[in-house]
Amino acid sequence: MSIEKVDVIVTSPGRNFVTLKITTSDGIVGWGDGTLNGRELAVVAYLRDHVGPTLIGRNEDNIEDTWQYLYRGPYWRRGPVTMASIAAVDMALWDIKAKKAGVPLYQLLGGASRSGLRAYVHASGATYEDLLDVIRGYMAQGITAVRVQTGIPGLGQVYGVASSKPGEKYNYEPALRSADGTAATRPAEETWDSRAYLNYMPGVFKRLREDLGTEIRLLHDGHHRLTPIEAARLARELEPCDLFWLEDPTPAEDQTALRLVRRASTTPLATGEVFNSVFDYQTLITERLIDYVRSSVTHAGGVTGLKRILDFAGIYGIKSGIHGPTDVSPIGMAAGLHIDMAIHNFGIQEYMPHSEETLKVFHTSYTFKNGFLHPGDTPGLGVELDEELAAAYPYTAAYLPVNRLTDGTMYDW
Ligand code: CS2
Ligand code: MG
Repeated sequence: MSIEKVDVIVTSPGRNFVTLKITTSDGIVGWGDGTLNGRELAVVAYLRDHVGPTLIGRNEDNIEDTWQYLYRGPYWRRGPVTMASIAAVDMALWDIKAKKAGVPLYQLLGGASRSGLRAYVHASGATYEDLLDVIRGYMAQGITAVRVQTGIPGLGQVYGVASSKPGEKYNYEPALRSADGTAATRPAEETWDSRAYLNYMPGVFKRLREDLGTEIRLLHDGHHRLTPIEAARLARELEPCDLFWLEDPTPAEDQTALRLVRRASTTPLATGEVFNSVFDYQTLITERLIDYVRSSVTHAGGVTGLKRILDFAGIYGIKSGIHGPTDVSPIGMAAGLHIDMAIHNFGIQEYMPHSEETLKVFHTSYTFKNGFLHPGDTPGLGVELDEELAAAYPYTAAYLPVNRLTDGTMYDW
């Protein structure tokens, strides 16, 4: 048997997704996610023009060989566009292999190591009271872990804060179209002030511990905005609040920045959602500078790429915390859940539910109950794309915001 057809499908049911469809000569279809938020069409061109034609006629069973062919073959290695493209192919081939075997993918990765996957959800509020209401609502549903982001007095829209109010349907999607829902022509601009943030944020977590007690797991995402010494200060000040993790306190590519943070505090650290290869983690893992690996399957070279990173991390006592925002499609999300089920060093899974519109186009079989996810037992990844409906949602340009300091200096978003 061999790969007969490779199609790249772009659909925008609420937000943009890039999906790869691989069809074998005996008619089996595998799906892969190659969505790269705000740069989707670069992956489309890479897959359609450079990868697709080279796959025709290859044996779909040889996943590792295909991965190495796409990684080593073109000479230019790594980078988000290349690795999202490789991920899309890799996921589709694993989907096919598991469908052929008639088992959910996690069975081929070693079988179930647990009965369910503890997930953390996003809680945010423009004010402390709103935030507290949202978290209490989650706790009432049995959710045991929440990521906490809040508005900062004096700043406008900041990263991670939903536009919805408590009680309303949660609405947080950072990639923005234009105000009337049509294609954006450029990113929105936000304003940032690390000093205002550092003076405000530790107080929020202290109050939350007083109001909520010690049981609930609290996480926080710094979104790459602090200098090493600022991050060290934040990690130290948050230490009494028992964070499950502090994510991306500094720009992730500066791996040695975390040495300073580590020396200052025992607050667990998570990083890597913008990484795409095991080499991006080399210093962080071997020097034990992090506690959780944040890559998604989609951005780290697929099941093959991410499994390699997590196996390496496991040797150093570092656990998984797979990235699960809505810009990873339901296909990429499912792939992450299958890995989570099988590996020994599972930590936690991020869960940011897709919109109803998205889930009409992508039919999923994973479930979320009482704070725990499960990939389901449908053969393969367990996600199928409704191609006809997908075609009704054409690509609509949307961008993540950019950030400037209060004096206008361009900054990290
Ligand atoms: C985030 C993401 O989920 C997270 O931890 O940092 O929401 C991130 O901002 C988006 O994936 C960007 O595409
Ligand atoms: Mg993050």
